[in-house]
Parts: sequence; structure tokens; C-alpha cells
Amino acid sequence: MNDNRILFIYPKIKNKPDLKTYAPMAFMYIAAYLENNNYITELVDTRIADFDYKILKEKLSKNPLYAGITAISGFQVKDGMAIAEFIKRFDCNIPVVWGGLHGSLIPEDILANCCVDVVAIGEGEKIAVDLADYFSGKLRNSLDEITNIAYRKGEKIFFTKKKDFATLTQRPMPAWHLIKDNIDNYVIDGSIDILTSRGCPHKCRFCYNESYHKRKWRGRTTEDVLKEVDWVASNMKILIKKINFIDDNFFTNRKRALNICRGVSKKRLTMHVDIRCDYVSKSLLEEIYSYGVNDFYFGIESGSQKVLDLMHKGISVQNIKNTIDIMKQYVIKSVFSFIIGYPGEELVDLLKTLSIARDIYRNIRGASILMNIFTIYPGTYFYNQFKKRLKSYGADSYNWETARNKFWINNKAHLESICTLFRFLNFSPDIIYSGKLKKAISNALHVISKFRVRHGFFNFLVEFRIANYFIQRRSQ
Ligand code: B12
Ligand code: SF4
Repeated sequence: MNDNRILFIYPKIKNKPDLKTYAPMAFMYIAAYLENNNYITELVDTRIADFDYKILKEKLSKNPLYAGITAISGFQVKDGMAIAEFIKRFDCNIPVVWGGLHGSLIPEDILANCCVDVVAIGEGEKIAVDLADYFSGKLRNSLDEITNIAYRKGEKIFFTKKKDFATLTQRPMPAWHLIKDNIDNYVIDGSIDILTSRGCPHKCRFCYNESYHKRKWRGRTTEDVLKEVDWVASNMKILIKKINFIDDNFFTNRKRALNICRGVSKKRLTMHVDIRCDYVSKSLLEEIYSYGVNDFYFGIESGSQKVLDLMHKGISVQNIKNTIDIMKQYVIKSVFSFIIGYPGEELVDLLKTLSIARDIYRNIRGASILMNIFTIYPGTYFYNQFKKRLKSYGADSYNWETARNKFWINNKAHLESICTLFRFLNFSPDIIYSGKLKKAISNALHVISKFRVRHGFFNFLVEFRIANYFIQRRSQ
């Protein structure tokens, strides 16, 4: 076994590779810590197009201390399991460590696969170093001495002591230098991801935050963030034009967020931010726009106050309307995201949501609408309520997507057609078909979706039902 090398693997997000993807943030944060402790880290990112199992074999032949796999709920877990099995078939002595949100929230599901030895629960920086010390035999005689993990010994699963999350100050900068040569894979139209904080003080019932971060928000200092932005903008072979803040809630501390935006503007970069509608005001948007924030994401979720309240979203329909009114004055890129099919939503609520979506489409230039059917993710309110039932539908870590059985919805086909309609409206790249006939059909559906949204015709969506059938068949 190599005494100081750790291999980190990102499984695929969907059953085909992406041309470009999000920066491997978990890897970079963890690698920085490992490097500080004299370990060498290597990355295999299967999400990107040129991945081949040969690459994985080659890295495994170097006998890493352990192989770390990261995954969020969905296909990535399924692919991660296949990778864990591949590793054990290649060399059953290489320990497999699993991390990320999904495993942190339901570690026992992950450890049900005997190819995974340890699950890191929560933040991984310290755990990764502790495990490296353990597997190299340098420190610690037993896994029990490492906090925040679950591990399997034979048939039994053990949980070690829990420790609270640490602060985000005085940490090494994420190890961008390790992906510098492959940065082309992670820069989308000149924009690069930066994470400035973790957690969120709100308690939306569909979100992992309440159970994972316990409503605690931790931010990095403005200076620390700007140092990273500076490094990234100056050291990449690709011209970086925009910073994509991927925080759960960037504006939790408004003063800090504004200082960061002001600082980034001095570096002549533009920015993308997510912002809650109850935080929005004309003066705030004007100020951040003047700093170069020209790309927004708003979690609208629903046009019905009743559903917003059921979600514990903590915003009002009036907040949403104000946001829309302000955004009507700009011609900038913005995404408005909706959830339909939430438990308790009735037809009248759905119609309110569609009416808001229509208003956005008709009046905000540069806006895209994301319409998704509610999915129950681990660690959320409904997961705890319906755990048994979800499992009986096969919604386990191996095949999370079967949670899409959505047993609480009785008009599923109609809701799916609505989502498909909005995908065609945006012309999402993943539904543009190749081939002349397919492209012509796609174009026609795009035109029909525009017409339907403009005039508010959301009944008898036969054409999108048929499209849906083919899209689902294609992705199987
Ligand atoms: C980038 C991103 C993506 C990327 C892919 C990320 C990836 N892993 O490949 C894309 C855009 C593809 C994506 C897609 C989706 N995403 Co997303 N995404 C994010 C985002 C914005 C940032 C993730 C990130 O890099 N975080 C920063 C790093 C540092 O944190 P981390 O990954 O948790 O890693 C830490 C620990 O978990 C741990 N750790 C992680 N891995 C490992 C491995 C080892 C070995 C160890 C020891 C430790 C460890 O240590 C790390 C450092 O402390 C988060 C929001 C957020 N702010 O986190 C949402 C988030 C993860 N996404 C979410 C969702 C819901 C989705 C979608 C389902 C959305 C949708 N409706 O389609 C899809 C999934 C699609 C699919 N087919 O499955 C949810 C949570 C989902 C869940 N339960 O896992 C989040 C939290 C957003 C939210 N607030 O709801 N996403
Ligand atoms: S505001 Fe966003 S990040 Fe915070 S709990 Fe709600 S959905 Fe999650």
C-alpha cells in the first residue's frame, strides 16, 4: 500500500457524461487539508467526457491509502456504487470511503453495500486526514477514534462520536492548483464556481439544510473569499469572466455578501447569485447589479401562499410579486425555479403557480423557468414521514430516482407534461435531439410551448405527454 496517496472519485450525475461540469469542490476543499498534512491527492472525475475505466485502473494500481467517493442523491449514488464495486474487484484491500450529502444523511443505506467500508458524515476535511492517518498506520489504532464516521466491521455497522461543524475561518484555500491543467472541464462560458459559506438559517421542508446544518450558517471572511477569487482569476489558462457563487444562501449576511460583490467588481468580473425573494429590494438589486451581478437564481417554488406555507418557505406571494416587478426593469439572465406536485397542492394552487410563471415569461426578458415535480430527498421532512413507503417503492441509495414514483400525486402524467413543456420553452440542451426530423419536432414543440405559456393554455398537453414518453425511453 502506498503510504501517502489518496484517490478521490466523482461518479457521473446522469447516465451520460457532461461536456463541462461544476468544479469538484468537495475534492478541492479536502485535498487542501490532506496536502497540508503531507498527503498526495489525485482526482478521477467520471462526470466529464473523456473518462474511461482505464484511467481509474491506472490510478488504483498506485495503491492509494483509500479511495474516496462523493455523491449527491440521484444517479450519482447509483454510479458511485458501481465504482465502489469496481474498486473492490480490482483490489479488495483498497478501503472505500464514501462522503457527501446523501451518505451523510442516510449512512446505513450506503453501508448496506459491502463494497463501502466507511461513510464520512458531514464535513469531510478533518475526517479525510484522520482516515489517511489511520490507514497509513501513522496515528490511531481504531476507527472509533475518528469522529463523524460510520463504518462496517463484518455484518455490523458502527457509528462514532459526533462533533459539531468547525468554523470556516483560517482554512487553507481550496486546492485549485490540482485542477488547473484540466480547468477547461469546469469553466462554463467563462464562469467558475466559488463557495463562500455553508448552511442556511431557514427551514424549507424540501431542503436538506435543517437536518444537515441545523439552521446554522457559517461564512468565510470577505478577505479570504477575495483572495481565492484573485488566485483563480489570475492563474487559469482560460479567461475567467464570471464568478458563480454556489452557496446555499449567499445573502444570509447581507453586509458580507455586499462586500464580496464589491470586491469582485474591482477585479472586473461579473457574478451569478442565488437570492431569496424576501431578501430582494429595489435598492439591493440596484447595488449588486452595479457591482456586476448580472445572473440571478430565484427559488420561487409556488405561486400559492398555502403551498409556500406548507413548505415552510418563509416567503410571501407578495415577496415574489415584488421580485418579479423589480426584475421586469432589467434585461439580464435570471432563472426562476418552481416546485409542483408538493403534498397538499390542489388544482387551484397549481394554477396560481402557472400564472406566476406566465407573468415571468411574458414580462422578464432573459428569464428562464425551471419547473420540477417535488422529490423527497433524504434528511427532509417528508423523508422522515414516508421513509418506509419510499423504500417499499425501491427508493434506496442504489436507485434514488425511483422515488419519482411520487405516490402522493394523482395527476402525475399531467404534471410531468407541464415540466416537459417548460423544458422545451427553455430549450434545455439535453432535450435537443440530433437528426433532422427530431430537430424539426423539437423546434415545433418549442414554438407550441411558447404559445401555450403566452396564452396560459395548460390543458390537454397531449403533445408533451408523447414527448415525455420518448424522453423517458431515451434516458432508460
Ligand atoms: C454543484 C451542485 C450540483 C452539481 C453536481 C455536484 C456533484 N457532486 O457532482 C449539479 C449541477 C450537477 C447538481 C445537480 C443536482 N443537485 Co445539486 N448542488 C450543487 C451545489 C450547488 C454545490 C455542491 C458543492 O460542491 N458543495 C460544496 C462542497 C464543499 O460540499 P460537499 O459536496 O457537501 O462536500 C463536503 C462534505 O459533503 C464532505 N464530502 C463530500 N464528498 C466526500 C467524499 C469523501 C471521501 C469524504 C471523506 C468527504 C466528502 O466533505 C466536503 C467538504 O466538507 C449544492 C449546494 C451546496 N451549496 O452545497 C447543490 C445540492 C447538493 N444539490 C441538490 C440537488 C437537489 C440537486 C438536484 C437533484 C437538483 C434537481 N432538481 O435536478 C440535481 C441532481 C441531478 C441528478 N441527476 O442526480 C441539493 C441536495 C441534494 C442531495 N440530497 O444530495 C443541494 C444541497 C442544493 C439544495 N440546497 O437543495 N448539483
Ligand atoms: S432558503 Fe434555500 S438553502 Fe435555505 S432552507 Fe430554504 S431552500 Fe434550503
